[in-house]
Amino acid sequence: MIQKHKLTPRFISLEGSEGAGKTTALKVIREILDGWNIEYICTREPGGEPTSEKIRDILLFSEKLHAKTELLLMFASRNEHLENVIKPALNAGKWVISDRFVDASYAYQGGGRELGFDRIKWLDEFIVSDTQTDFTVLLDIDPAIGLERIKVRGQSDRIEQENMEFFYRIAKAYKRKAQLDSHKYAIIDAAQTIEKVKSDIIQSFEDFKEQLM
Ligand code: T5A
Repeated sequence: MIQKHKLTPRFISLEGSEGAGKTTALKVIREILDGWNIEYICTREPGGEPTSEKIRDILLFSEKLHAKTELLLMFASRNEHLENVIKPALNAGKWVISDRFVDASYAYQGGGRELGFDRIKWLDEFIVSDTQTDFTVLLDIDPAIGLERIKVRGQSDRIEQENMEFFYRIAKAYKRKAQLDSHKYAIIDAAQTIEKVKSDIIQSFEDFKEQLM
């Protein structure tokens, strides 16, 4: 039987605005970690466990929500996710890959909803505390291109129906957050071909691996 590597478990998140290509990126990340022979789980936010998935439904499919309600529900969902999935996995020695995590709150609620970074930071310290990510892949894309990509799906959720200014504020906030935490961010140009995006992600993980060894 092949032994899995015993590196310190790492917490990795994947971020980007709508239609940036997170699904494809996640597949690449799985292939990389399989190649490294690492034990990991893949999860997502909002969601990732039963109660958080119920909150996700409220968040994405309620007709209307006040911005502060949206923010608090994101963190309520996150707390269940952290306590029931993320922390147990890390404690069991597994790596965690999350399709979105707290930086999405900085970008969407802090930037998009204009609630500001300070409020998010307070909740981040209260809820996430020291279970911060070790590495974040940000798929950077002009929101107009991302939204065009997901148009073919037909039905859009409550957040996807927002106006373009909202999505440009999100893109700006993601970049600002990445600058604040530049040591753990890989910013990938997600407007490139799928093949180029893949090779950039692989390279970013090679660079990250060097930091771990
Ligand atoms: N949210 C979340 C908050 O507001 N605050 C928070 O704190 C959190 C955690 C979650 C929503 O909640 C918000 C953000 C979101 O609005 P979600 O399930 O994460 O929703 O949904 P999205 O992020 O919107 O996921 P999407 O599925 O829309 O985007 P993806 O996953 O980035 O898109 P993907 O991979 O399906 O790709 C879209 C299309 O583009 C193509 C793909 O084939 C696909 O058809 N594509 C490319 N085409 C050309 N070139 C490339 N390089 C391509 N890459 C992919």
